[in-house]
Amino acid sequence: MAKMKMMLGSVLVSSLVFLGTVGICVAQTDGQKNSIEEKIGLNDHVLPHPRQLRWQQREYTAFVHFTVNTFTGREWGEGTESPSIFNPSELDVKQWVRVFKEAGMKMVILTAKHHDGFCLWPSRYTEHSVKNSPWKNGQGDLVGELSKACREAGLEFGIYISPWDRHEPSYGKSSEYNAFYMGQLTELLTQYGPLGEVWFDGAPGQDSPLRKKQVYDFVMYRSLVRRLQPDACMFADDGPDCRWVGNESGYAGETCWSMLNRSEFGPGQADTKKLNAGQVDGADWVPAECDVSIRPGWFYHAAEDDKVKTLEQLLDIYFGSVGRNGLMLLNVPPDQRGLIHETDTQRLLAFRGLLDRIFADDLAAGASVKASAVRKAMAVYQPSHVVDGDIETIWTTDDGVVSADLEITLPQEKSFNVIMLQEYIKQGQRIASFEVDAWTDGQWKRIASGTTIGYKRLLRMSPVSTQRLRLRILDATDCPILCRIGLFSAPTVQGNTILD
Ligand code: FUL
Repeated sequence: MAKMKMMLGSVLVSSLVFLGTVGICVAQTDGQKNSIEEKIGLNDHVLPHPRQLRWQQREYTAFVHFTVNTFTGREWGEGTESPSIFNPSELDVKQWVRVFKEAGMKMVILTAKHHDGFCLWPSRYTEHSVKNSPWKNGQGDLVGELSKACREAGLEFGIYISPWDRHEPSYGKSSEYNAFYMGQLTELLTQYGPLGEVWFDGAPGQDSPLRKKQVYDFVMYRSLVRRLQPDACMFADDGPDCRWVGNESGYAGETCWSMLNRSEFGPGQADTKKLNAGQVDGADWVPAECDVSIRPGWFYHAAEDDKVKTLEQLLDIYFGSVGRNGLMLLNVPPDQRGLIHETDTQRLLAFRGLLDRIFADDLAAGASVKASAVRKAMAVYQPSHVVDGDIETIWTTDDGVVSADLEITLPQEKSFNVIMLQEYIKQGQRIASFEVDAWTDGQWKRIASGTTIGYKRLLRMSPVSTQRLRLRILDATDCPILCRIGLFSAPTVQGNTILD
């Protein structure tokens, strides 16, 4: 491998036309135009697919649980509910989308079919759907309405289609049911435009008697999704595009690698600890998706109107998901009217305001940056790139240099309590250990430390006032590649109150 790297290095040096900044350095080796940074360690690392990069950059997605359960008060329907109970009186998907968009969510994933088997679109494969409900006299198609509203608002749209179907009589007769499921999946993949995500639930677990010995043909389901919706990310416990984070409370591990050995996992077969942390030596790129509900349940229950998560809780989840290299998938269930409840709406908008306030002003902007090591001879790897606000410009070291310091001097002393770090994940995830020091009272004092960084790492601490700080990268799987260091000041939040 070392030999291969050296060869790659000399090819690059002899054949690159350097035009000044990252992105306009072109390789002339094989007729392909690749920027220099696309070549760093290309052969050594597990890398994300472009669809996974797009997924990660969304950061914050809405989950919508809505079905007969909304009207029965249950969390898992039995499949025996009458379609006649599905009768939202004021359903308005445009209201949902307005709220989600204003809240800063980038995609909406709808439970087209939950475990009860009731379909929110008029599937030709079953009578258990909106077509036999009083809603719009059986003429409605909620998947159609919501996908259209999302498209019109510039949001992406995704679907959840539970493999576990408690209504369908063929469930438990493996191949018969798989054919039925493929039929429904095909409808969803072909009738509603481009999908950003397809969500495969793992319930009930592999060993649960509720599975009725049904063997799911995930290989077949997944190849259908790839063929019909190549840009959609597929979620399941084991990915393939994004993985379950191992809990339903919205938190990735303090250590969170985007790599996983997928062969050790399967849908409904979860080693939750490993899913939470990922695997440094994982052979597959499968970043963590952190699902959580804004209420205790996934479905709306009036009795939980006073249990909507507080601003403080939502912010903590944000730091524990987006801030730990994950994606925050926040469920906001519509009520029996078919509207996002006033309390949830107000909370989501206040949360947006809070995030905007925290991240509006990057106190590291305009700082000067020195590094203990910089990749040879290339202006494109300058340390200052980490504070230029552009995540497409990078700093890195030579191959094999796995520890280095970056020292940041701010134009003047600033006070902050949040540090943002971002690796350039187009080249994989590399950093395994780091510390941050601030220069206070004439000496370096450690203010934060961690293991992984990944796409984004957010660290909170008590307020620090300083003009100089230092990131010490202590260990990485290869040369670290950073694209951003940011410093922010967050107010104290208690419950729903912003204190300062
Ligand atoms: C679980 C399901 O059983 C819950 O009802 C919910 O849909 C959650 C997101 O996934 O596996």
